[in-house]
Amino acid sequence: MAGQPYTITTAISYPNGVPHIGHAYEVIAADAIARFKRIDGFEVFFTTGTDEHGLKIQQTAAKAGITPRAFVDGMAPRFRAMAEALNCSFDRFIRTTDPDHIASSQALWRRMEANGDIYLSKYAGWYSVRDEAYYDESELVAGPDGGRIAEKTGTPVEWVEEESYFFRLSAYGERLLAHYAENPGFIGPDTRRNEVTSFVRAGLQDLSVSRTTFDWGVPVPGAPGHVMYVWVDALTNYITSCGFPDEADPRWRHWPADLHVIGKDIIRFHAVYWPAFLMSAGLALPKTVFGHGFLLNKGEKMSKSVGNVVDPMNLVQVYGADPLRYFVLREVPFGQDGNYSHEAIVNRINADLANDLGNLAQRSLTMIARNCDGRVPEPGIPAEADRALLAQADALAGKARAAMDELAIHHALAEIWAVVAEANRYFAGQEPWTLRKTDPARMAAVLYTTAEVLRAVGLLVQPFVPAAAEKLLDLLAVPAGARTLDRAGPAHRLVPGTALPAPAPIFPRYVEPAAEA
Ligand code: ME8
Repeated sequence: MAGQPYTITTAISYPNGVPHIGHAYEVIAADAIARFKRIDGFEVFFTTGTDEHGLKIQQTAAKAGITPRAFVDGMAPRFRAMAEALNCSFDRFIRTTDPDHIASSQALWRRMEANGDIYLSKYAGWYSVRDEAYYDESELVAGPDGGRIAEKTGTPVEWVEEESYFFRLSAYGERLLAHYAENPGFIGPDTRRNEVTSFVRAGLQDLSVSRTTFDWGVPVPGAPGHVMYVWVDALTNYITSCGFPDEADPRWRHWPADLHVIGKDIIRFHAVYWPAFLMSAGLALPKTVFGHGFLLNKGEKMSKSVGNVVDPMNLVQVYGADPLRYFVLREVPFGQDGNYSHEAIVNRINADLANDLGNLAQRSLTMIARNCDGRVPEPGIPAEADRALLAQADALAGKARAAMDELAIHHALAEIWAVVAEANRYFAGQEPWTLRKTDPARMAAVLYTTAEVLRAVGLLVQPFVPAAAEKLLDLLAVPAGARTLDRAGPAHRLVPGTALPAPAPIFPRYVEPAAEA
């Protein structure tokens, strides 16, 4: 039976440069949530993709001496390949140049127009090509070369005047504020909700939603010469994937999205413009928009000029997808900024993955292979220490679910690793290697308990380190159909006597290439 639908999206990336670690971080986080929901019984629909229109892309393509189409056709597969290399389980990779997306954007436009929210006027204002955004006078400061720059992003702005269609955003302020008040979970984390609420309270201006100065965009229906402002087309990607405008499409049950995972810099577009467009079109609003923090290289924002733009494909090659996923999810409190460095990544990999979990699995499973005929041992009558540890393992699914419901991914991982630490203390304290000679039945009980805790941990880590979790659950002979969260706990314990495959390491240590030689 299909579970309750759960729809989750990442932002769609601008493919005007190659993917960077910020893109990797976002898709990893969204994937962890998607996978968690899947093993928790939801029918998940998870989308990611590329945002391919707009002046910036057109200019970058021109510089490269190719058409925008050829340019994005070359770049989009690199974003897809990155998500795949990170083992992200997206259901659709949407490109805004996909034919169904053009149709969907035009249909949304028509609905907003039919509702009286689109009108033709003239736009004059300070525009930043880099940000694809207009700025108010109050948002500008003097730039280094005498021109003006946007204070927030430091990008140059130019005075632009053009005929433009406008969206009546000013009419939606009260409705948006009412929505935020009635749905406290609509914007997260709290800092972002406060920021958006004060922005809307200050009063909204109508939004210029078409451009005539370039042509690389979705044509405005019935208005030759106008293409849509890239954000109108970009935000629409979320409903295109759900089959819009065909509300009879089976995918339409995936709308509204439960969660848009985006970076903090684009919260305004998702929590102000997007819900206003949807209200205008008479469509349901997403349930939550969550603005995660930025990943910084040793505290510095990545930029090509600083030379610290890290290629995520390279990171996957050096550390592996699971360790990289684990690092960013564990190290960075979800919703806050975080740092990464080679040292920090290696510390995490070697301490948490190789030592704490990897060694425990390797040592206990090797003992089972050698001393218990390679079969799940007999638990006997559990001692107090066994019961105490199992109780902690049994409580894990509930604790992790509670953390994930709050999008506290780092807390979910902390809970899991607290049980791993407890299991290590237990294993060391029980000394099954000594019991082997003095009390084989007790040794069997200790190994059983350890294996059962590893089963709980294996189930729980699937969303975060999917390939390693699969290996661990294989080593415990947990059948493919028994890897959902409802299987954690006493009702589905390992069955004594079950034959186990030969043990194999799940998390190799990271060894510096120089030290290896
Ligand atoms: O904003 N750390 O695309 P984009 C973490 N096309 N996240 C980061 C980051 C960093 N250092 N740098 C960027 C766009 N991001 C639009 C989105 S959605 C309808 C349109 C995040 O390629 C950023 O916040 O600039 C955004 O969520 C995503 O990466 C794509 O950024």
